[in-house]
Amino acid sequence: NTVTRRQDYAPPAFWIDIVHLTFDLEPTKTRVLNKMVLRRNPDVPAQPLRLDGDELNLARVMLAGQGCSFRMEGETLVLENVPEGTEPFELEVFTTCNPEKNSKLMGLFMSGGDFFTQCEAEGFRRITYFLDRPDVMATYTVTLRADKARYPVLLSNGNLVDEGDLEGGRHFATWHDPFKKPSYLFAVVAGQLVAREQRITTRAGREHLLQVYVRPGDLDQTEHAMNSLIHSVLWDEARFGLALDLDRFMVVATSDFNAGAMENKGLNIFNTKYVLAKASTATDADFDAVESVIGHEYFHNWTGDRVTCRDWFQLSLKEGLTVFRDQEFSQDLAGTPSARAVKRIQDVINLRAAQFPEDAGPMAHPVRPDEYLEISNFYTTTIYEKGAEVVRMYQTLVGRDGFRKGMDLYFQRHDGQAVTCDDFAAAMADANPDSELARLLPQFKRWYSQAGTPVVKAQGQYNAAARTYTLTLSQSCAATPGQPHKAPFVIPVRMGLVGADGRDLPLQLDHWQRPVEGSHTLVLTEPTATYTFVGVDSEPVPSLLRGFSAPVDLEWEATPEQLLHLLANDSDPFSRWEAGQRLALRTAIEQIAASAGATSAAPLNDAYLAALRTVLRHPDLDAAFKALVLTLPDEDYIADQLDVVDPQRIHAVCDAMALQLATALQADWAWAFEEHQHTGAYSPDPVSAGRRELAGLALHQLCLAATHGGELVWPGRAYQRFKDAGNMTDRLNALSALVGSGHDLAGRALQRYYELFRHEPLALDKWFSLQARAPDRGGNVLPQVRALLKHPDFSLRTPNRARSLVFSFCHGNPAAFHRADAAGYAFWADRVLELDAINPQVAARLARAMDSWARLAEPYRSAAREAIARVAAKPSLSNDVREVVTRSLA
Ligand code: B3K
Ligand code: ZN
Repeated sequence: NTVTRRQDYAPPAFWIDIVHLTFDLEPTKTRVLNKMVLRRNPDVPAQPLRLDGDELNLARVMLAGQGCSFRMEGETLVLENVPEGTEPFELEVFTTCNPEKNSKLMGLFMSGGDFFTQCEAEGFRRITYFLDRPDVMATYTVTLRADKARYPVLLSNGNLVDEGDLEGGRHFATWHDPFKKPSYLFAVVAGQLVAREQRITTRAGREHLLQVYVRPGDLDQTEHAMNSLIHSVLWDEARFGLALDLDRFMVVATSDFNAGAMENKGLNIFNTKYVLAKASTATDADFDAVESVIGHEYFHNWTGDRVTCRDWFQLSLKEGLTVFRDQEFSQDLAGTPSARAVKRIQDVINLRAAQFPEDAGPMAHPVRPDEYLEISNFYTTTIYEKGAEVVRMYQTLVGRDGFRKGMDLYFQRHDGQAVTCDDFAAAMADANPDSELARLLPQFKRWYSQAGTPVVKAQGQYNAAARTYTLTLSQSCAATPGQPHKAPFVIPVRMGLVGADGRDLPLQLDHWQRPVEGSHTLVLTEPTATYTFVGVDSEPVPSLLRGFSAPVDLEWEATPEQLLHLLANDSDPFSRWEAGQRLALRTAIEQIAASAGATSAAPLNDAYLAALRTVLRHPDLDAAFKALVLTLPDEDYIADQLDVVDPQRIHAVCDAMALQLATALQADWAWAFEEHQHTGAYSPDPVSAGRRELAGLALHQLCLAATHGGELVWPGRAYQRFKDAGNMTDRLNALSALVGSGHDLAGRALQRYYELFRHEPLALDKWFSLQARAPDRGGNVLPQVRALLKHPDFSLRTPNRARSLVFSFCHGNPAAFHRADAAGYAFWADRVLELDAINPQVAARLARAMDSWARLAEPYRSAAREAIARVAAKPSLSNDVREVVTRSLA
């Protein structure tokens, strides 16, 4: 119950070299025999052996084959009389645990009658007493014993070395993992599972067996996961020279899982959501998510497993790097420059939707945090997605080849070790000694130590007489909890100058010999810097932060004409998209600020609408990119730009903008729908997925227009498409078009959907989620969500189901959640408390729905505070939830 601080890190007093585990698997009482070989760490002053434990029943402790004295300090097992000197000694610990009662889903738990484990970060101590910290790396041999009929499949990390039958209908399997690993990468699976198998030979010429295990009946949904795994293996070898190091690599799916997946060595355990995919139940986005999470976990095999973290403050060392790798993987698989750009834009949208608010709220923390109460709370979008942006900046600064050199050096130095973010930074710099990165490394590393989203202010000045364009960039960063003042960051700003003809001008800074074509990366290190471009014949429009080259907020007072010029011409797809978003955002903010309560029916101006029409009808742009440009910024993103947030006011303005976009472009939307509605036999490739996306968006607009005086045929057509759809993407898009428009057919379609998919858990999650995210009409969503809590298919104990209903409402439907009568907040508080008694990790995630309460306008602000205080006042709160609400009220 105490805070852990980074500066208090000390190496372990003991090492554990060898672990032999024997499990007798029983749902209510599993017996675990743990035989360890330990030795004192000679570098640390002598002290007692203290082993971590959590909710274990201790039956016996034997030291070197003899009974020995021990005592408990809370959950910690303390042995005073272990041998002196540094000779290895044997310790045997015999414990039992109750997997069936394990609703926290940490340690050994049951799902659908099968056994699974989750050990990261501190779950192994719920299986046996151990030095449960990532810098203690051991070799594991694991024997599993269980009833053969009930648990025919017995899996653990590494290679199967023995198996056979036992008395009484039981059997056993013994696994040996040749690689040393920290306890958080340990895994066990036992149950009735079947596998899709594939043998592959890699470039290096080595043969491997790939397996994807699922419950019987789900095998037809594993082809995409297997293909994604094969692509991952080949990609990591081709791009980073990192080969699969095991004969057998297994992926197993479970429908009860706190996270998305887990990179246990050789035995990845996945949430079914990121394994199972078939056209009839998974959308294009689901297919993409499977590909990227399969990639992510596989890439951890090197960035995480072979080289792991010294302590949990270094979490981004593996997570930021591995997210970067999975993003690059998805881009490389997407293929075309346009598809790559679409993926990049989606990643930026996600970063801004989740990480920017985190960095601006009570849970703001650096990429390498300084302290935590509960480490599970720090599996955040800052550690993951901002961490990935930091890694991306290395690549931007040293180039792709330089980055590869840095990776090579990192593995050369640290393979088999538990290391720090500093070690990674040093490898990158040392491999590129002449780079700007090497010169700026100490300052660059502020990205690890300072929280908050930097703001970069840009101002441009054209001087016709001198034919120069002067760009001034200034940076600042707001205070975050515990960090009142920030030192300047190293900010790579990729940019270009767009000429009147829409083409990039050659760029020549005043001290350069000759110009470069296209884009250039300015590296801002000072609070303010001025750059003078020479030989500029006519006034250009600057295109700044191309490709989103740094995780910053760009403040630029562009004129509407400048933004329209970029939207029409920018050669960088990210900046082009961004220009359109800025135009919409500006309109929204003006409207919100305008006379309170009076929302214009036509907030969007003609020039913007005409520009959108041009993009929509453009002959050369891809459908997926068009869909991004034609999607207005969402309510949360707009809220993040404001100092005082009135969610209902934002909602009213967004509604008006959405309706205007739907009606003003009705003919264009109809054209777009007709043009893109057929995609042939289903394939989740980026081109056909883009077409479905745009057709879906068009149908959404047409149904919205129809319920507001537009053409009446569309809801009927949407219903027809919903019924006839050959894939889930088209079906769900049609359904959400109906739900979004509030048309009467929505109810019928929802009913039909339920009947079709009531036995498909992942598809049913979408049904709950869609209703929780439905547009609020007179406060109808909350009562509907309350009714769904009582639905026979609803359970708070299954994280996916809890997320689909409760999180969708609290995190994903601002207008329905922020009610003037505070009923949304009361609902939130009740669910947080209810969930906390079941699964604290999931409860703490839900608790974060209130992160931005302090910026709310009244009456929301006071009501929100009261709801948080009510949660905080509960005496038996978990560390997880307590940390979130305490920070929130601080
Ligand atoms: N490393 C795991 C995260 C486990 C979450 C623990 N609370 C998944 C991943 O990032 O790949
Ligand atoms: Zn990860």
